[in-house]
Amino acid sequence: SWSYEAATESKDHIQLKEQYELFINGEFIPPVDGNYFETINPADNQVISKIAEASDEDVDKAVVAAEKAFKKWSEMPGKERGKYIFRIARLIQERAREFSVIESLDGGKPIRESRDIDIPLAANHFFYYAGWADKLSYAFPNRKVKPLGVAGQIIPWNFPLLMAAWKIAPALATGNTVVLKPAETTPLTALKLAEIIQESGLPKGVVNIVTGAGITGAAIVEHPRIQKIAFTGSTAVGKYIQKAIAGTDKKLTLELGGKGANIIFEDAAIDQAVEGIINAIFFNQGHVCCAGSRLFVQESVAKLVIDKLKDRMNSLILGDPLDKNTDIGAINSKKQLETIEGYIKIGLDEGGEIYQPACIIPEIGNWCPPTLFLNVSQSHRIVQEEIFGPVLAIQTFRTVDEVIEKANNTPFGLSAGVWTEKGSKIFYMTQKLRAGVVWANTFNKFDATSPFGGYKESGFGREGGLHGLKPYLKFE
Ligand code: TXE
Repeated sequence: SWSYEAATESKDHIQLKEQYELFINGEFIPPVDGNYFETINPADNQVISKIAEASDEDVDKAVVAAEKAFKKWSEMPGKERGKYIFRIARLIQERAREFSVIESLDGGKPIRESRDIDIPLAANHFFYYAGWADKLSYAFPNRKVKPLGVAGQIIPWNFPLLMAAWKIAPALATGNTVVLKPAETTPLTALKLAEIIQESGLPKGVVNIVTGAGITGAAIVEHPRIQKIAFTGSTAVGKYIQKAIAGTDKKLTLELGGKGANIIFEDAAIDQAVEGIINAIFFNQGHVCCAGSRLFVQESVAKLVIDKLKDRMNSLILGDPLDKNTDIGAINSKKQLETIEGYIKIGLDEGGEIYQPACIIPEIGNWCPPTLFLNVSQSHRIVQEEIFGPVLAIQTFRTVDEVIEKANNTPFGLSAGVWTEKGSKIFYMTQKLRAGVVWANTFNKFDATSPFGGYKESGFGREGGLHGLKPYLKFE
């Protein structure tokens, strides 16, 4: 055992309000019904702020504002639109520290991740799409492209600011206007983004941010004058949305769950692969749709890899998300913790062999130690279903064909990882794996220039890159 010195990021100068209103038509306004809910810090279960709950009427107001703003925004030269998007990117960079601390307070993720990954990637997304705003005719030569109108965007709680950026930036670059709803457990950075948007001088009504739970989300989905829905979240809600908009001419993109296969061949650089396994499943407490939650290790190196993996798990630091040393932060909500604990119980009941390092769990807050399961097979529920927590299911394999068959044998198809020193094997695997993204000798790498999205029950449509513009355009 060893000890470390805590280095906690300061909360000084972080401005959080006791109560947040809805951001509609460029102003912060109270909800019509006067209802508010609480957003809670999952590391200590203390209330951070009260958040406005948008009713159907509030959502309608936001849609009216977005509709009104559409003509001016869509007719503005792309170069001018790009300048606004660029300004939003710059303001995120200027406030990066504040955004990082708020993201970690509201959602429980380690400050190291918010600071080095979530916030810089969010700024980059706006920078990247700012560049496309005046180049749509180059992007789609010989095609006349037009924006759709008002986009309704619903996002989850695992990457709150980053998902807002993934949704808003391409919509603005293509000349659409937006009504966005953040998740109910992590609304704060989207509301901070609303403040920045106000400061940037973006014309009123181009971006509206309405907070609330599933009912508010459903009001967006069902609003007759929204032309496009972009949703990231659970497969169950994704299916509801498909049914709810059936028969309308709304366009839809869905980014849903996953059960990523992380495949370690015997010729891989083993130490690098072990780091990759840790990153694939324990990044953001496993609250990652593309997490490598199924590990496949080639039999000849299985013992070596699993021994090294257990050792590495022993050195992971669980605790205060604001401590810069923390590897595993808080589980986002009590509900999600119950889901994860439920799956750990299922794993044990199905005969899995569990390993958890002996880490100290804080007395208050929502915590789950890094967990792995051995002795599992394809039919086990913890191998088939998305857990969305720091829980890894390990299987071994002998041949390339066997692992391809096992890796593809799930209802999902979002991500996969391949670890091998052989380039030809990488190319072969990327052809055979049914996953929207296949990483080679790395995992959980994201970039604004790269399209991201799923096959099968992981959804459809792509976000990021040139592909990410298409769902917001009509082609004439
Ligand atoms: O998701 P929900 P939950 C998976 C993950 C997790 C499970 C449940 O497996 O354990 O889903 O999480 C809004 N109409 N993922 O319950 O409910 C909701 O307010 C419209 C994977 O938190 O799907 C929030 O803004 N909107 C995933 C958003 O949908 C509705 C990320 C996501 O919440 C709605 C999150 C409705 N009827 C969870 N009901 C990923 N792909 O990254 C809820 N919402």
